[in-house]
Amino acid sequence: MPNAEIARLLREVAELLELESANTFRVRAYSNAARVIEELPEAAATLSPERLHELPGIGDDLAGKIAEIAATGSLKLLRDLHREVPHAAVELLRVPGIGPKRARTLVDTLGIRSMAGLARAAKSGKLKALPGFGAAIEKKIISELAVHSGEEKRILRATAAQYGEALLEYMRALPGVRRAELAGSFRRGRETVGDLDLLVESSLGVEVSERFVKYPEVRAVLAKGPTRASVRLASGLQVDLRVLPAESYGAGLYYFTGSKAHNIAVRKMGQQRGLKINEYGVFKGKRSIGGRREQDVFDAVGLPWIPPELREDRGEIEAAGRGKLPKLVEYGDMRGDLQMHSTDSDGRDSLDAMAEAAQELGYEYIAITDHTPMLRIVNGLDRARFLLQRKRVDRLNARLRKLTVLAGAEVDIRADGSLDLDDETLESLDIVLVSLHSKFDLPKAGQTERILRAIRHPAVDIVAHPTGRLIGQRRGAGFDLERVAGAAADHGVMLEVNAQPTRLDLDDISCRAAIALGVTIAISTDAHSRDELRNMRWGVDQARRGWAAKGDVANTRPLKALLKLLHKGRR
Ligand code: DGT
Ligand code: CA
Ligand code: CA
Ligand code: ZN
Repeated sequence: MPNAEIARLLREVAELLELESANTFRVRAYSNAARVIEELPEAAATLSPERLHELPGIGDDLAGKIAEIAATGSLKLLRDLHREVPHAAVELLRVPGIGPKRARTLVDTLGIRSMAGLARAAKSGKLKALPGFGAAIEKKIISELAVHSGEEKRILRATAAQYGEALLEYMRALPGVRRAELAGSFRRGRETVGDLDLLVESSLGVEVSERFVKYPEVRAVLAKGPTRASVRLASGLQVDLRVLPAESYGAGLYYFTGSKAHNIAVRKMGQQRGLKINEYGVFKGKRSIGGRREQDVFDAVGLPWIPPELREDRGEIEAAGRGKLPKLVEYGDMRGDLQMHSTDSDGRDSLDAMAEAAQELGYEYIAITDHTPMLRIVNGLDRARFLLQRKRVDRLNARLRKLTVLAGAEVDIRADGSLDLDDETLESLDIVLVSLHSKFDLPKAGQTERILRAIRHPAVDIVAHPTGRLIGQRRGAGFDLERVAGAAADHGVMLEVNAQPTRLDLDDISCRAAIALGVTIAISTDAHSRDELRNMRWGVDQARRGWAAKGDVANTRPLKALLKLLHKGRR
């Protein structure tokens, strides 16, 4: 059972407890446990009770619950809660502006049972009169519903990876399965997936799809045939299976990797050469001339292999034809991580623990970038505390052998574009990140000016998570990317591709546009715990989709070369 599934069940308990107005500590214990399990590098289902106990915030009760999920796939507490709390209320909680109290009110007084029901009630003005609501809340709910309606349910890449990897392991355990891989948008590195597409190479017949539909997490079988099947997992994620023989595997992998637009363009090139390309192979008349390897498809149309991340029909076919494909950055190229938090602000691990974890990952350098005073809720540091932290960083560096820690900050950009830290302190830091944490909805012109002003400050090195979007939750700031990237390039300021699974900000298209304008990218995890340092791979995937080569990414450089890019080295 993947950690994501255990985490999902624990989070559901927390939500239902919240709706029951249970003790806040109890609610928080479950949501914390969900987070801890989700981030765990090893499979929680395989841990001994003693090891579970060692995890932060997991006591007897929670360890028992986790063991129960691992053993039975579900939880009695959750079944009981589902009997007590109306399910509709859980769904309503997902709307920003609706907390547990309001969700209960909507269900109890108006009998609302669905999102559609909520939308109707809001539009007919029934919400503002309810206790604890009001006109402003009603308006907010209407606009939130408008943002999210029509949006298909897509699952975050990092979550899909956990489900996908567990399923791959299960399928690979069947003797006769020679290869199993995820294709589709997942293989293309997309930040979210609509469903997973699982490809299996096997000469077995129906045994493969029979094993697939017996996967313990399958809740519904949507289709089942000898070489294909579709299921829905308990989490709601759909998985499509295709079984292919060795002679078609490469062509099938190519076809089901997509994107559809890319496939169609390549198939057309094949047609012009009198070839038919489909999921079974490349054909001249009735005769197969390839299909065993993915490269067979590219060979047929005279192209070099194109990395899956670029297969979107956004110019990659022309670039490949002219031999101008970028050599994309790889995870192994990363030499450091330039954004993370410690317990000094809102991180969960100490400065020393973060450094130790980074050393274990084999990094040459990291930047500690805690928050500034304006972000009071996260215990932002003021000048005095930054100076103290610097002393601790110096002592730490004297002790460390392989790793260099840069003393930095993630400085809040105020609404007028000024920075939330005095110039002298900014100057004293090795690295300065700036970012938006409020006022995401300023008009475009004002938002652009705000960021430009921050970029022009001589101490600034990186604009972190530039738009502030949260995937599926918050749209983020709207600004003129071309002007911002142009100014960043002129001032030697980098733009970040934030590797947190819910951020991945800049996104792929913006990353590519920024690089084309001469911007250097930094890929950073923004880790708030040692385990989150492992999120780097999601940022690398996003940057690859943004056509980033190793040379476009600052933290692929050795420390000395990196330092030359920073404000201190620029002068
Ligand atoms: P998703 O699931 O929405 O995140 O996106 P994909 O790209 O994984 O789309 P999906 O699961 O519908 O299909 C997987 C791949 O199969 C897709 O990327 C290309 C291929 N495919 C599906 N339908 C067609 C089609 O009608 N024509 C062609 N040429 N390819 C298709
Ligand atoms: Ca898919
Ligand atoms: Ca699919
Ligand atoms: Zn931030």
